[in-house]
Amino acid sequence: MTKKALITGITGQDGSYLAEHLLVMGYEVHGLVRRVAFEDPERRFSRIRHVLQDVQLRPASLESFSSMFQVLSREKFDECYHLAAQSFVAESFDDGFSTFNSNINGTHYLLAALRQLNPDCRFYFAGSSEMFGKVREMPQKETTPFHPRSPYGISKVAGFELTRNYREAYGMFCCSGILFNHEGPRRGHEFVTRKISLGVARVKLGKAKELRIGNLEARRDWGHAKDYVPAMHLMLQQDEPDDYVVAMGETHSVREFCEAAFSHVGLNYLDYVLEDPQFYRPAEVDLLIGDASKAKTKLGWEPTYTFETLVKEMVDSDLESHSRGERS
Ligand code: G4F
Repeated sequence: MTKKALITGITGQDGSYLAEHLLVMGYEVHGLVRRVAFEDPERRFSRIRHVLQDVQLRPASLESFSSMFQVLSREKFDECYHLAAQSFVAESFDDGFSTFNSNINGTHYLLAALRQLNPDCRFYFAGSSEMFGKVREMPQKETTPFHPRSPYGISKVAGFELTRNYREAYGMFCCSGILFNHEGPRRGHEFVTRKISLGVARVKLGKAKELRIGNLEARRDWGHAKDYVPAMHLMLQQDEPDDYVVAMGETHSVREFCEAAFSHVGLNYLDYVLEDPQFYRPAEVDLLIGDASKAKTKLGWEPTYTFETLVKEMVDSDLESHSRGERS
């Protein structure tokens, strides 16, 4: 029997990779999309352009309970992947209120509507390693206490707790993936890895002379988003709902990312990268490194990319699209 999945955030990096993954597995894939996106399909649907014929898009907003209720009252789903969020940490310092609105209320609206209309639907919540924030142990795992350092991190802790509460209070099959940073050529331009790969492409092609970056010493556990979406799916195929860390178990600084990205095109990052305090955050998450042993043992999950192949793919992709005069 064909399974039906609903993805919120289907137009984003993770949503687009997940849609592809589920389509290959024979799912009927539906996506919740903001109404305004339909007015600018060329730009807003750029990451799912190649699968637009195969997915069904429904207009709804994370800020509106009734819009989600309407979508869920028309159709029943086997699985719901809740990926939509205000996901840029720096922006959450500028407008914590709207971050809370989308990320906390949006999650609550969706869970409440599912509970009422489709309680058997399996639910995935996109948790984040930002929940660990000022880390209490190394590496971070499912039992590590949270200490978020931004409104974004706080909103993800609230979403995680809501998800756990719906599991415990109502017996719903609700899981959270605690995903560490995951990147790729479809990453938004505001995130540091994409900012670097785009910067390298511009410098290499003579379109820029420098790249201004914030804290070069921050360390992250970076994997490839394409590797991480199968873990979301696997979580919802288990006998019991649970929470899982998904990470590479390796940490690299922003400086190391710059070094690897520039050296891939034969340049020395020291000649181009300038540290600019305007990109510093009021409170920083200094170091993240995840322990994905549980996901590996229980889900059989394994990544295929390394730090080096991730960096190369991102830089090559931006070089290619910039050489063609495209901006993606
Ligand atoms: O790429 P970032 O903006 O990602 P961040 O803040 O780690 O969050 C990402 O990963 C989380 C998972 O842990 C997700 F939940 C979240 O939604 C998002 O996808 O910044 C990474 C690091 C930070 O320490 C930041 O201060 O890079 C540092 N950085 C240094 N210069 C910069 C810059 N970040 C950005 N965006 N831009 C800079 O110029």
